[in-house]
Amino acid sequence: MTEKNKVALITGITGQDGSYLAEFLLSKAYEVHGIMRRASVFNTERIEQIYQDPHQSHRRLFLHYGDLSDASNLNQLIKIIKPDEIYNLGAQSHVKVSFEIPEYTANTDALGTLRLLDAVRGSGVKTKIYQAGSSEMFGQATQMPQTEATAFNPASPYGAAKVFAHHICKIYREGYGMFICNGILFNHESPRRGKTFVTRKITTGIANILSGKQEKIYLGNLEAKRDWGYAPEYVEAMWLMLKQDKPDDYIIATGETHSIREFLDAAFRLVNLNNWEKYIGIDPAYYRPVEVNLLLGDYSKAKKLLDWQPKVKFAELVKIMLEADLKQAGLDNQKFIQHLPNHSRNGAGIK
Ligand code: NAP
Ligand code: G4F
Repeated sequence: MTEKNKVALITGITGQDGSYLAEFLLSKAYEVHGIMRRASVFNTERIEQIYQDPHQSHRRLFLHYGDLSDASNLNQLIKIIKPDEIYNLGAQSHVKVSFEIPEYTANTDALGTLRLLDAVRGSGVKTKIYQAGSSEMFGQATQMPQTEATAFNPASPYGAAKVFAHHICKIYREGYGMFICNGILFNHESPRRGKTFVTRKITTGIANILSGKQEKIYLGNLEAKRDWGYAPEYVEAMWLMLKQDKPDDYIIATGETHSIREFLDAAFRLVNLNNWEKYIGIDPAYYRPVEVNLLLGDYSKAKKLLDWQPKVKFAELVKIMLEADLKQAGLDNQKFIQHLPNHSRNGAGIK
């Protein structure tokens, strides 16, 4: 007798992580349901390739209109889909934008999580839940590196909303015995990263400069440091958390931190433009009212309990993203990309 395929529901399936997670779960023979928002233009670009799949995994992928601000929609979907696992990735995820639309951000990221938990609780469906927490919850961090025991000190409406979501998940886990894991993921990037986040803004900007479409990239604070990992590896960690016997909270990070300046240096060097300063303009519009200067994660708990560790580190991540954007711009990678020295695979950058 064959085991029934597991059923997963992903909020935020059209985003960077949602698209990688959908592919990953389909590769594990899950039936995958995703909640997508109605938009006036196509917003399914990141999951289009699933429909090109020769193994026809799209036949196990189902998309539903919905929104984390709509409790009746969430209640209805949980009752119809009866998921074994829910991955709550839907969010207004841009930190700078959260200063401009704080109420919307709180409604989606904080209250949206609460609505989802209540929909599950009210349905009586037994499901495991992954909550997409963020290193931004540490904000102006009180400890270096950050561990699961580090106090939260958020520095943005986004960070504050994610702290609420984290705590409400813990409260429902302890109070109602629900299986809920909080991932505390540090920045993770990929060729599918939104183009307004700094890494992708730089790699698409370089592709545009090389194809003569743009002269300069306008950025904000170049001194901030982030612990940047590779998104496809991070979605696997989400799944591993739900595979454990007991629900818990885990940091997922690389254990390295690099500044925006270092990212610029590495990316421009790869295309042999060593004097990158002349291609960069500083626009104060990209400064945040409060900045998070330094994030650095300690992933030793995930390594020990989930047997998870990052493989792609800084130098390789920059190369993966740049190559993808050059290719998308129709530029020949062989001509532009410099060969990396062997040691760069696991990052020769500043720890
Ligand atoms: P992303 O690319 O911005 O995707 C966000 C997703 O949420 C999109 O599918 C978006 O839909 C959807 N969404 C936005 N508002 C919604 C609403 N009101 N109702 C339902 N869905 C909504 O983000 P990501 O990088 O994949 O991140 C996934 C999750 O992890 C987010 O919760 C983010 O806050 C968190 N996180 C990300 C990182 C990171 O470095 N990437 C690190 C830590 C935590 P549209 O496509 O329609 O906009
Ligand atoms: O790429 P960012 O916008 O990412 P940020 O703010 O760290 O947030 C991302 O990672 C979080 C995990 O810690 C996620 F929870 C969150 O959803 C999101 O995915 O900015 C990184 C740094 C900041 O210090 C910012 O000030 O880059 C700096 N920066 C400098 N110039 C810029 C720019 N950021 C953006 N987006 N655009 C700029 O022009």
